[in-house]
Amino acid sequence: MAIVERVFSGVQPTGNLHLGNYLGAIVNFVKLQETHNCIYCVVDLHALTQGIDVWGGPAELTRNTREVTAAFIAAGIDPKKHIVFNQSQVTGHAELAWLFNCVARVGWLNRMTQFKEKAGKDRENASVGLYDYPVLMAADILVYRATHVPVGEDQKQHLELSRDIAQKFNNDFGDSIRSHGHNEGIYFPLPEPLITGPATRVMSLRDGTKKMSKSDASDNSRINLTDDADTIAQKIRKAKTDPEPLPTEEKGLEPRPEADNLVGIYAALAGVTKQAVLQDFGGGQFSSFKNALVDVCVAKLAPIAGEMKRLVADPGHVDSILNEGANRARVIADETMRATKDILGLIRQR
Ligand code: AQP
Repeated sequence: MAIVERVFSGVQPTGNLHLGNYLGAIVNFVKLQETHNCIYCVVDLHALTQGIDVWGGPAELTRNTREVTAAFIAAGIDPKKHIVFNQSQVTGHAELAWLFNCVARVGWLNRMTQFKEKAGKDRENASVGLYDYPVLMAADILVYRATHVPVGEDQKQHLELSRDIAQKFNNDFGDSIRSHGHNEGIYFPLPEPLITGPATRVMSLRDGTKKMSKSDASDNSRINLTDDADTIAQKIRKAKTDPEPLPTEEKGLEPRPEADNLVGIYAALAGVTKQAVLQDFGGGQFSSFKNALVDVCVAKLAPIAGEMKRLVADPGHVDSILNEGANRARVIADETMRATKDILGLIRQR
């Protein structure tokens, strides 16, 4: 039984979807539709792992789930050709996460830097879910036996953990896997991270050494996909820079994180290289470059924001897309759960 090439990725409905999520993940989601069977998920169970102050409570969660779905579709994901749904509608994610909890080792989770960053100093008070987040992520991917996972650079370590879990499962249960018709002794593929594209790590507009992030207290640190043209212009004009003119060569950006970030954003949005941007703007002041950056940002994001607004105004339509996607996702997930239970010797109804 061959493993099908399949893409899976998710975005948390924790509000403030930003340019980093768009360039680091969603742009690649759109591209991969041409070459792969894709499953794109609004990972609402992951959103619950942080405090209610982060995910905002029940009404916000519902609103944000619809907004991420709207962003997927507005950016160009086709929910008819591919699968778009929210995670909590397919119980296989949580069920497989439990089985993987018994495969993953505490030592592996203790090394996860995102948990350390998000739990901060008050680790005792972090939810068990936040600690277990990477195991649920492994289940998200592997319940579809997905082979490729487009993500931003910050998710690299979690993807490595997913591979470790898949590998240990295959090793521990190899004989049973073979006896269930997978002659090579492999049931779960080792999913490949696809950390590609022009902007795998978009940085904060206020600090070029920090990742652009939904949870940054300063709204000026990020460009939200729902920002209007005036807000985008204001945020870019206020973005931190240094007093030097832009360099003419890309290597001149190395010691200048803020300049590097803005040039990278321009290059990614315009679909050109950083060197090409510097050919046009190198030697000049930031002010004229920032004006051009506002133009390219607004040109790219305004149609997406407009379409998102139109879609979220019709929640019934968005929910029907999620329900239909969940029905299709469930068929694949249920098959994986049946096979996984058989491999583990768990008796199930037949
Ligand atoms: N700054 C970024 N640059 C490039 N890619 C990014 N991603 C996130 N931030 C950047 C990618 O977006 C996808 C969805 O992210 P997520 O919703 O799972 O949550 P996240 O990574 O936790 O996003 P944030 O903004 O960083 O949230 P907080 O503030 O809660 O930490 C992923 O593929 C991610 O790599």
